[in-house]
Amino acid sequence: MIDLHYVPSGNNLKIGIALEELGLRYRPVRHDMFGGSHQKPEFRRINPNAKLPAIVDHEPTDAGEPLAIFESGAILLYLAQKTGRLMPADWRRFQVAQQWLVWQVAGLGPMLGQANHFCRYAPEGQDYAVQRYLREARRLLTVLDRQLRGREFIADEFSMADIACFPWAAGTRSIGIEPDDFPALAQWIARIEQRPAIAAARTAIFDGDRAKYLQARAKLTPQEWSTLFGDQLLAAARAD
Ligand SMILES: N[C@@H](CCC(=O)N[C@@H](CS)C(=O)NCC(=O)O)C(=O)O
Repeated sequence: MIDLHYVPSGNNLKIGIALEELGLRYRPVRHDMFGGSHQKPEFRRINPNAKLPAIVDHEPTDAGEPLAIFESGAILLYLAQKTGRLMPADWRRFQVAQQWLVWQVAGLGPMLGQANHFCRYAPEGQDYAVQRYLREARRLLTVLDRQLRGREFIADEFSMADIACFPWAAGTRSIGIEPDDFPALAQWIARIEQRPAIAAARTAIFDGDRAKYLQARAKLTPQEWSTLFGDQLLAAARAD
């Protein structure tokens, strides 16, 4: 059994999709991101970085103590190694899948994350930052679109690279980017959306209230803002 500590978001959806694709038994443990449950010491023993997702595998491969893993990219690679699935068996294809997975966690995720922050959470009037991150988001989506031209999947076969990129690439409407502007990418999204694991994972992770997480402008109370972006965030990291 695997505990999936999660909040409804794209990074968390990745893990839901992987678990559903692999048919692994998991127990979703939902956190209250706006209330800061993930910043408490109990959860920081699972993820010292106090972010979601994280997993605890109660049946790790070495048959030892339950094993906690954080960072969505590391979790995807862990699950691939545990099962021997969803990363290419062919050595060269494996390198392709791995590099695009790392590209997602190092580039696409953080840049779209910042675009999301400045478009949806920051006070109005941050034009420089909004334009900077939206331009970078469009550039990265163009790079992915080009990789997908003439290919069914990022590394030709469906892999963790697709799972890593899909929730971010398919979730850009809330920041005003239309996936249809990227033709190969749009077809790839449609192809992936047909997989039964996607609907199952969306139900598990968004609990039916996905629309709320796609609102153009998020509405936070001052306390919630402090927990996620302000003094409370730093105070929680310093607390023992
Ligand atoms: N690089 C991390 C990012 C994790 C992350 O930022 N998660 C967000 C939700 S998508 C979160 O936990 N936010 C709460 C917070 O920042 O306090 C990963 O890929 O797992």
